[in-house]
Amino acid sequence: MPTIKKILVANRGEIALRVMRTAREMGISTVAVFSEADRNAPHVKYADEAVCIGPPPSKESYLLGDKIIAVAQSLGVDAIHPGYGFLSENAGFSKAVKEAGLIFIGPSPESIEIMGDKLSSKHAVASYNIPMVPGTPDAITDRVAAKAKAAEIGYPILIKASAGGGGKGMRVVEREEEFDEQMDRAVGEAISAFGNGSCFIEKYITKPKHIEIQVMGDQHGNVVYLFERECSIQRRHQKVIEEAPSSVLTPAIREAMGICAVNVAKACNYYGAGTVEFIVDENLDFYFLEMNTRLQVEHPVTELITGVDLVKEMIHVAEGKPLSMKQEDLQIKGHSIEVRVCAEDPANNFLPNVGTLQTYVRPQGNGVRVDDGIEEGMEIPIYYDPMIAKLISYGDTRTEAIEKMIRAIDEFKITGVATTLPFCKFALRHEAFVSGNFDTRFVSLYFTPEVLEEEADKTELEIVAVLAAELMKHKNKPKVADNGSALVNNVSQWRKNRAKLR
Ligand code: MV4
Repeated sequence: MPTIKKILVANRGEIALRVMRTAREMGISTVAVFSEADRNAPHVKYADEAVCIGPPPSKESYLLGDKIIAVAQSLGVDAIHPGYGFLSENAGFSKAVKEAGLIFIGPSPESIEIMGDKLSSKHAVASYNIPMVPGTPDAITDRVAAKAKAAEIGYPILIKASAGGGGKGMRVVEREEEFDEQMDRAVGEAISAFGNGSCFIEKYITKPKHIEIQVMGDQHGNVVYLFERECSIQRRHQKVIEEAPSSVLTPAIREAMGICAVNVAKACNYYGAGTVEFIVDENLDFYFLEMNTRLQVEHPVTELITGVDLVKEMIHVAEGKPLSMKQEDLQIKGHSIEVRVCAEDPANNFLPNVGTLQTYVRPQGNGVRVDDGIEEGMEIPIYYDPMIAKLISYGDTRTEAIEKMIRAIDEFKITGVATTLPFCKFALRHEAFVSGNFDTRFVSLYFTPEVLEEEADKTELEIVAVLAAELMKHKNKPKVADNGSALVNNVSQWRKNRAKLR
């Protein structure tokens, strides 16, 4: 069985550091690759060795699989970890790594290939009794037949590109009269974005929660699930806040989803870390959407509630070792929330806001984890994803995790670039979030730039209230501050449904 002694991380920023930290804990030495824009980046300084692979644009650096493999071979690297994004879900890269005699710390090229296409993933799981949204099992070739099917399902329906991702090639159709136009758009978008125009239709779930299950498999056919992450707070298909566990799942639904996720993984002989994505409707019925064959941005919330280091486990299974845990060893302890700190201005339609980080002071203390790849004084490169840090809180209960997160957001001092932190604070304090009664429409339903100002006013009012209460204490008898929110009486729809299911 090969033992990995040296890992090259084919990525940058926070995830490169995240992977290298675990490697170092395991006594494995690390190689960073970097573009000219990242010469002084923390991931380059942290690595034992670092090699410049090209100019700033990703296509000339972080996406150059062959060049990265050549660097690995020249430095005596045993294994390559791809992180997320870039080459992480590129079956050709995973295959080329293997063929170069190196270990790819991730799934097989075949698993990536099958799950990279929504229709082929649906076919792969067909014999496993996985609940799926009513729809067409194959690409639409005959529009008359497709419209008949849509009428049978009932409008609104959703047209999805099989190769799709990030909402590209996805179109809602409200009425049959719009079908052809929306179909043309979806196909056109899919061809230009993915070079593959195949599309299928599904019933449109109008108020879905996005809930995903973390799975981990080894090369001996064992797969476990590490529970769910609730990722419904999204904007333009970019997740902004994630948490684990979900506040609406019952133990029975959690187990049913977990078993489904394990079966999805087994359907493609999966090994490594993976995520099975579901949507959950208002009745708490869940449907398999797709599988992501990588370590995800939001993996830390799962690590905090399970105590499992997912990167360590990925390295173990890449070496051919069996999973270090069985399903019955896993349990949820506590609650964790992650907010993505992006260099985007929430007051200005979340426009990317690059510049120099004048001030960068991280929050600290009990129940707070910060995963980042930047430091004070750095210029945020325009070439890559605008996410500059992940702020993660952990507490015994959901309320505690929210309280710690708000405290941590207040401690986080960033100047020089606008960030999504004020939006995150707004969301964490919103009644819908606090009650658990929210779905993927959260941002469009509740957020306008004005709420950020109201939020600032609210904070001021609270300070006044606290001061007033202090004064009263000294003047009269102690008075219990009434900070109990209106939420106590506001029973969420999601929770009501949960109660019915018990
Ligand atoms: C859906 C859906 C509703 N019904 N599928 C979005 C990303 C991709 N992974 C799947 N997505 C969705 N799939 C069915 N059958 C709702 C979403 C969805 C969404 C759709 C349109 C506009 C914004 C959205 C935000 C989150 C999820």
